[in-house]
Amino acid sequence: GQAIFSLIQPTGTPHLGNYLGALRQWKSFQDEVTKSSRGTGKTFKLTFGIADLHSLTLRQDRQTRQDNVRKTFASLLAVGLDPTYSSLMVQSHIPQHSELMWILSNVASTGYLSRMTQWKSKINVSSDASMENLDEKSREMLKLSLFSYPVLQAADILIHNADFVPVGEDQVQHVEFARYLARAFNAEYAKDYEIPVLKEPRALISPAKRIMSLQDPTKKMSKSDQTKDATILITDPPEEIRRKIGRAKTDSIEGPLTYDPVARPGIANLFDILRHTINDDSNPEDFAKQYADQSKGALKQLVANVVVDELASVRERFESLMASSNDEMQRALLEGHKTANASARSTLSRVKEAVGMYNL
Ligand code: AQP
Repeated sequence: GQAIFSLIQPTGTPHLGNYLGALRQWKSFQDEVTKSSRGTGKTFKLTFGIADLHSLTLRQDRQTRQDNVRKTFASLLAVGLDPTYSSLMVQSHIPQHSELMWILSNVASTGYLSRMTQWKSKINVSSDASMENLDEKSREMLKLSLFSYPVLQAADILIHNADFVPVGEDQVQHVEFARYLARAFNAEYAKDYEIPVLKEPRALISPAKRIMSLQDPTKKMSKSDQTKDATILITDPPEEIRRKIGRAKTDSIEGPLTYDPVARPGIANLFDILRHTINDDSNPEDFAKQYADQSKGALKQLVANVVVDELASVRERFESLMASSNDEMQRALLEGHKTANASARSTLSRVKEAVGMYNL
């Protein structure tokens, strides 16, 4: 079967964007696999986990960091990922990820990296900024790890021979970069190989590709966003979800509700959340037409209802995991680690052989 791989950063409790854009999609691949064990669905090799090395690019104190890893792992189990079908892993537990990153650094061009957008948004410079025109302060803020973030991400993906990487829109650029590194590596070190050493992965963009902040609907919803009420956590209690959606920024346009992400980003985001939560794949404009005559307040209530329903069981399971001893999480982690570790070791040894690192 084909390999599907994706990670999430333990930078906080996952939010509705992570859930609709990533976690729920991961679970739906697992559903295919469980169906296939009963003779219907498709079979995939699934690996999901926690990018704790990547999350070092966000400054956090030790206790917060530790809590966040535990919360994120609990979230994976809470959305229904099951170690019987999905290998669940922690990036730093498999040192081959970092080793491959170093090797890939030898084909990763800094020109390409400097054109990528994530580091720019994290240090708050405009998306057309380049390394040359950064001021002194920005250069100081731009740590090497943030700049080379996509190289480690490529190593994650390539070391597990992923065919598909389910991600939100913000990460598509990084999967493209991983394709480029695989190609560059194969061309540089494995021209004479019949089968390429590194497989070129593809991004699978979730239908809910970009859920926006409730307070600034021109920005994506983000774990590290400190703005109050901007983010719905997958563990928020119902009254908290209702309050945040009730306070979501919309606009002062009167008359029928319309789907217009440019002129009415807040309303469009509410429609998107509604449509994706109920898994309606109709065209967004048509979808919104059914609700044209509703008031903004009524739309918010509707959105709150479906989100509360969707997250109820996730939250329940999360709380029970967090309240109980670590045994279940440890077991899940151990099981996934074994499989993921074996696949990482085998790729890295082929890589080292291709580079010429084995023989004296
Ligand atoms: N707003 C979003 N809408 C849809 N998908 C999203 N994802 C993130 N935000 C949205 C997807 O969630 C997965 C895990 O993301 P991540 O933790 O690896 O990093 P991120 O994309 O940087 O997410 P955050 O929440 O914004 O975290 P911080 O604040 O720590 O940077 C990815 O597949 C991502 O596409």
